[in-house]
Amino acid sequence: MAEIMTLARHILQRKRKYDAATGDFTLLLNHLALATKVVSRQVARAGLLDVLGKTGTENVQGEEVKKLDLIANELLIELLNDLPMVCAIASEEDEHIRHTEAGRLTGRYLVCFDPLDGSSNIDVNITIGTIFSIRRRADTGCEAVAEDFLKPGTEQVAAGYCIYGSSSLFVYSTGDGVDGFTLDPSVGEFVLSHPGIRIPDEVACFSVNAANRRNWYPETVAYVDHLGLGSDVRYKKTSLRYVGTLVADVHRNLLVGGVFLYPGDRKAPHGKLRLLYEAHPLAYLVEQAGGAATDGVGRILDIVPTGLHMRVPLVIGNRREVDLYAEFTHRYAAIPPDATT
Ligand code: P6P
Repeated sequence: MAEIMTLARHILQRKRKYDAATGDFTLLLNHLALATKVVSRQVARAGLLDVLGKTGTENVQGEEVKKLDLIANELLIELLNDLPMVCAIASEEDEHIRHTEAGRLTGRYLVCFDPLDGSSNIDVNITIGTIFSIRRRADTGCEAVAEDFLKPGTEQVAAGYCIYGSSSLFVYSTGDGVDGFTLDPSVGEFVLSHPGIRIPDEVACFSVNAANRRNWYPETVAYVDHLGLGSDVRYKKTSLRYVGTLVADVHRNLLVGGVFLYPGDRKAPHGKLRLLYEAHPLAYLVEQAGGAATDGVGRILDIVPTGLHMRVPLVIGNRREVDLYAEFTHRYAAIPPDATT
C-alpha cells in the first residue's frame, strides 16, 4: 500500500534542532493541527449549526465579530492552554496577550494567530482560514509580556495556515520548505498532498481590491496598470482574482503564481492587514516557497512590530513582482530610495 504521510508523521520526522530531546515543538504543531480539524468541522456545518451571523460585538480591530470567529478563537486558546511548552498567546480577536495555564512560567513558545481570517465571507460560503505563527522566547521562569512578541518576523520558528475551502488544507513550514496536507474526513487525518510547494514564476493572478483605486498612491496605480494594461508579454494571461480572504488569495497565488496587494493608501496609509498574525506568518511561508513580501519599502520579515495589532501594507507573491512593486514605490513615492521601514 502506498505510504500515507500524515501531518503528524511529517512533523515527527521534521525534528528541529531544539526538539530532539523533548518533542515539545512536535506536540505544539500537532495540537494546532487538531484545532484546525475541529474548526474545519464547525465551518463545514456552519449553515446547520447556530454559528453563522454576527455576535453583535466588535473586536479590538473595530470589526464585527462573527459567531464562528469566537468559536475558533476560544477553541484554539482552549487547546493551547493545556500545553506546558506554550507560555502565551496573541490573537487577532483579543486586545492583550493571554498567558496559558500550563506553561505560563516555563513555556518556551509564543503563539500568534488569526483564528478565522476572512470571516466576512463565512455567511456566503466562501473560503476562510486560520493563520498561525510560532516564536520561541529567550528566557523562561517568568510570565511573558507583550514585548516578547514584538520581534521581527525572522525570529519565527514556524508558521502555517489552514484554509477551509473545497477541502481543508493545512500548509506549514518549520524553516526547511513548505508542505501542504489535505484533510481526509474518512480517517480524520491531514494527509500529504502538496509536498515541497514552490511559487511558480508565472503571474497567473494578481489580487487587489480594485474598489480602493480612488485612494491608491501613484505607485499602486502605476503598478496595477502595468499588470493590467501594460504590453509586457509576462502578463498576457494574467487574471484578477480577489476573494476577500487574505489566506485564500495568498494560497492560490502560491500554487499558480501571482501577487497579492493590500497596499497603504490615502485612506489607510498603514494598510489593513495585521503584521503579527497575518503578514509575518504568510511572508515566512511565501519566502520559504521562493517568493517575497514587502510593505513597499522593505522586507516584511524585517519589520519589528510596535504593538500587537500593528497594521502594515502588504505586497506578497513571486519575488519578481514584489521587487517590481518596491521599485515602483521608490520611483513614484516621495520615499527616498535609501529609506528604511
Ligand atoms: P477588503 C478579511 O476581513 C481581511 O482581513 C483579509 O482576509 C482580506 O484580505 C481583507 O480583509 C479584505 O479587505 O477591504 O478588501 O474587504
